[in-house]
Amino acid sequence: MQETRIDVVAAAIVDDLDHPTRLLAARRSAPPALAGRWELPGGKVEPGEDRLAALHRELAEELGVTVTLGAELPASDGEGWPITPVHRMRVWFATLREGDPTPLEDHDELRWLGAGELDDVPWLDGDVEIVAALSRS
Ligand code: 9L3
Ligand code: MG
Repeated sequence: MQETRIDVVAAAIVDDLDHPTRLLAARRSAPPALAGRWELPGGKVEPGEDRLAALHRELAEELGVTVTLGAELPASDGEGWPITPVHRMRVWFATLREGDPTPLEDHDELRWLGAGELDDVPWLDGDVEIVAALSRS
């Protein structure tokens, strides 16, 4: 039987790639089961789509921004971060290039969190371990 694996990409948008002091967190408004929980913005890679192209597309759709990508946050295994039993997520650092981040789709609030504020929002279960890794990086 073939294993189900859905590819997801997300961005750790920070104020400065070399010396990050703030991280952009987004509160989900949909679906109902995830509404109110916070995440790194991003989403599913479409069939045949390049992962980085998917990430740029998702950030444009969800936040109305373009970004400059930095390094990938190395995942716990080579397949990405296991955010749900079926989803594997890869995460890249990013900084804003154009646009003021606005919750256009699937989110209803954005917050820039400082290093001491990362535990102040209820992250999606799958993002908790990733945010902990970000704060150590
Ligand atoms: N997900 C978890 N953490 C994230 C992102 C971007 C996504 N930082 C989960 C939520 C959904 C699935 O991955 O279960 C697909 O995400 P989306 O396409 O609904 O954003
Ligand atoms: Mg999304």
